[in-house]
Amino acid sequence: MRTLIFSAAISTLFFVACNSNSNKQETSSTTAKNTEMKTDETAKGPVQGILAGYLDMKNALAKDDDKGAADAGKELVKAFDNFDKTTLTAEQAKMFDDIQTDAREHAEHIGANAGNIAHQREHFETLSKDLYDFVKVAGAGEKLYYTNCPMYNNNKGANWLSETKEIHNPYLGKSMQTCGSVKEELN
Ligand SMILES: [Cu+2]
Repeated sequence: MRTLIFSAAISTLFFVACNSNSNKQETSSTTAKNTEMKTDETAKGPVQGILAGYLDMKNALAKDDDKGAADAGKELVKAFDNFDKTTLTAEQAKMFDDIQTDAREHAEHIGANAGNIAHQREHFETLSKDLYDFVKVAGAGEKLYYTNCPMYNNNKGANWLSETKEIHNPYLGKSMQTCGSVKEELN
C-alpha cells in the first residue's frame, strides 16, 4: 500500500511537471527516424500487446527518438485498453488491477511528450517498475532481461525490461548506449 501511495504521489508530481511544460513548443528530435523499430510481435502470452508497445518505447528511447517513444506510448495506451483480462488467473488479474491505472497514465504522458525526452524518461522509469511487477506474476511469454543503469538520475539508477541481453540504454540513449547490466532473467 505504501508503494501505491508513493507512486500516486509521483504521478501527481509528473502531472504537475508535465503541465508546466505543456506550453513549450515541441521540438522534434533530430536523430534518425528509425522505421524498423517495431518489436517482433511473435511474443506469446497475455501480456504480448503490452510488452510489444513497451519494448518499442524502450528501443525508441535508446535511440533518443522522442517521437518514436511517443508513438509507442499511444500504442501502449491502446494495448491497455484492449487488454483481455479474462485470460488471467485471479492473482494475475489482481496485479493487473494494481498497476493498470498508473502504467496507462505513464504511457499516456510519454505519448503526449514528444519534444521532451527527459520527461518521457521519468515516466518510463516508473512504467518499467509497474510492468516488471506484472510480468513477474503474469509471465512474459518470452525471454526478457531486467536491466539496471546505475548512472541515471544523478547515480540513483533505474531499471528497464529488455528483450536483448546486450545493453541498449533507454535512459542515457546514444551518449551512454551500453551503460548497464542485467540483474535478472525473466520468462
Ligand atoms: Cu508527464
